[in-house]
Amino acid sequence: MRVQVAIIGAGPSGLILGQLLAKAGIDAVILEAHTPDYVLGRIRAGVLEQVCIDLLDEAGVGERMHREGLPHHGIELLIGGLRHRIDLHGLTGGKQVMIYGQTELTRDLMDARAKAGLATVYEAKEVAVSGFDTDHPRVSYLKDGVRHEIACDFIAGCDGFHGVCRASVPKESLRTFERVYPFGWLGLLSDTPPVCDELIYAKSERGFALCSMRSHTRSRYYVQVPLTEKVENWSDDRFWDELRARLDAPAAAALVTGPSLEKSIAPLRSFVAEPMRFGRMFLAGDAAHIVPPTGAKGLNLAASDVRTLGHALIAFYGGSTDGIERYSERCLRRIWKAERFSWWMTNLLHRFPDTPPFEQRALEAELDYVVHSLAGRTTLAENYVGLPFED
Ligand code: RFL
Ligand code: PHB
Repeated sequence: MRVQVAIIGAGPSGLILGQLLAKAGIDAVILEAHTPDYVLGRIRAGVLEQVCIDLLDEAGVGERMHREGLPHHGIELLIGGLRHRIDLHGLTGGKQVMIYGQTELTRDLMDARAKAGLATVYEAKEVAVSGFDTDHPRVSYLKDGVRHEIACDFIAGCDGFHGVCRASVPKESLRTFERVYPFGWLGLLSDTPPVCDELIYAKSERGFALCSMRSHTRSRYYVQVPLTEKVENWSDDRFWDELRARLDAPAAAALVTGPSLEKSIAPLRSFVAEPMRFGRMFLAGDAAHIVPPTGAKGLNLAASDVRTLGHALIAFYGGSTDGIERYSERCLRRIWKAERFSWWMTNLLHRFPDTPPFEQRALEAELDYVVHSLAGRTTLAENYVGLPFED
């Protein structure tokens, strides 16, 4: 088989890129290790920035998102029992975010791909990438016990943090930066109305909590837990009690509980791999970088990477190599700003086991400054809604 672009991974990065390339008449195949149901079953992001919304429109898959997504103009910070609203819309000159689950977005992309008859190989095992340091990269994979070979012009590594593409790069060509946090988020999804019509980010003596949602009838809640916690130790009742204990009295009283549809623990990590291009192979999304979810940036960064990559590949086939040559540098500039913001939000809002008393007070003062100063609130708001592209 021969294609122009072989995309590894059918998460949001791979599927959005596939859609952008198909619209431009560029021939691509997607290889995905798991089944469609497995990919759809992973409950992850919920907050889309305008950049991501615009990209889904550009890719021709925004229709249901505009119909069913919930535009949000603000978020609430709950600190030491007091609520502070961050007016995202007012502080950023009219910008907003959209609540639309990664599951729904992925479903829209899968449906569009199937409808257009574009090639996706699910359950592609033992994917191997080679020759990306030459003009003739190759990808091979096993499907139903048979090995297949693909010749291509480019490989797009959209295969997430544990994928094969970054792992195939010689160690000496890669520099990585990492911070692992000493806690995770225990998340619960339930068919109950959200406790508040905006997201609540809560810092309490018992640790961080987040009240989020997927719709007017489906809620997503998180509580900070030590890394040693096991999800089996958390009955639904224990989760609801812990969440309630981290909220203020009005939210605790308004919280509607119900059986969990999903419950899982995600560790928190900051990670960046540099560069993001190795000859004719590119890394995009979680394959190249991870942020802790506090800033709601992971999926949005994945979308901005594939926007840059899609445009670079389209320009290449139009005769210009500038886009692919500058891909890594352009993406990393934006990524590091989102990494900084996610790390900062995480430090400010979580309880760390061993923070020395001086740093503890300094962090409390910083939060107090952020919520009471126009400059502080504006900084938070402009980063939360997403920084503009600078290219
Ligand atoms: P994905 O989604 O991990 O998809 C990669 C795909 O590649 C496949 N794969 C392979 N396929 C073939 N061969 C191999 N060898 C392969 N190895 C892997 C995998 O099966 C998978 O299908 O990466 P992608 O596409 O880059 O998308 C990234 C996003 O999924 C991620 O950044 C976000 O979910 C992060 N995130 C959030 N991002 C936001 O922008 N806003 C949020 O509100 C937000 N909340 C979250 C989050 C992530 C969370 N968790 C669980 C990590 C909340 C949580 C709890
Ligand atoms: C979510 O709804 O899953 C969500 C929302 C905001 C975040 C992280 C996760 O910062």
